[in-house]
Amino acid sequence: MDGHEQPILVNNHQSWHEIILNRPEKLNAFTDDMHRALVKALDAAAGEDCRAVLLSASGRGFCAGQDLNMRVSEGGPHDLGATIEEFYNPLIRRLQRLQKPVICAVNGVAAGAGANIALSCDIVLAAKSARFIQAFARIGLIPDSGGTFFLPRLIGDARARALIMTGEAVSAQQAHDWGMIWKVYDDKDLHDEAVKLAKWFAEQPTQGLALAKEALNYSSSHSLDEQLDFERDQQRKAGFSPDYREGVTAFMEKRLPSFTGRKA
Ligand code: T3D
Repeated sequence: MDGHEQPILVNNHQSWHEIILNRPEKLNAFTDDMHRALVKALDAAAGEDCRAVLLSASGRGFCAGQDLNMRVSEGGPHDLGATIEEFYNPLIRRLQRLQKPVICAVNGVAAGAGANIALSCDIVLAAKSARFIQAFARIGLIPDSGGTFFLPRLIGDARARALIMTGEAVSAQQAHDWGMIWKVYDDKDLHDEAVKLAKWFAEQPTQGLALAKEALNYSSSHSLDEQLDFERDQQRKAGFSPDYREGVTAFMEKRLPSFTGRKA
């Protein structure tokens, strides 16, 4: 931990949590303590009362990936596979498996694992000044945190391959135009817009959204036949949810629905 600062800050609102990467002087590069604090924050957000998560960051950057100071100060060779196994892989799995929308507000540069953590979230918003950099090749590494999985799926193999192999930065606007992220906002508006979206999601049918998220995740490694079967099973579950009942009733009564997000 740096001084007395907490590497992760959490704002627990009634029905949604904001989790803030907080090592601004190092562009929120990850230390082991920061990983542990993030796991704790994400586990707290897994509870049923939390219906949406906003991942944001302090200072001018979003996240510069692994803290490289740690690697230099450690001296000799370090088994990077071990830290991927201990920290980055479980983090990406946690984000993907959270049964609620995870919004990421990329306020500035997102490099290395920082870029791929952002891309693993459900909805990625970025400030105009943000940049995404697959910085790994610059230091002789390969993309981790799902970079070789998410990037080609989001922007196609040609672009993903070139970004990964050149380490070239992509502007927020370019990322948007390529379909890598959802929306771009003026820097001054990003946080307010991200909060607005988190609050909105916190009032939506959380179970239905969780089932849809699961189905989208499932689609990346299954055939159409398997996917159709999976959709059937997910829809069956959605159909038993109180929010589905409420959604249909509200429609018939020509009023706005009041969703609770509760399981059946
Ligand atoms: O090791 C493992 O466990 C394997 C896992 C790997 C996952 C990874 O993420 S590997 C990739 C690691 N990240 C990088 O290689 C990115 C390194 N950073 C940069 O290339 C640049 O900082 C940026 C392009 C992100 C931003 O550039 P710029 O010019 O806007 O800022 P800056 O001046 O370079 O950085 C500001 C400060 O943050 C600076 O500190 P100082 O000099 O003011 O005390 C810089 O050293 C520090 N900083 C930035 N990135 C890191 C970092 N400190 C430690 N680790 C960093 N990754």
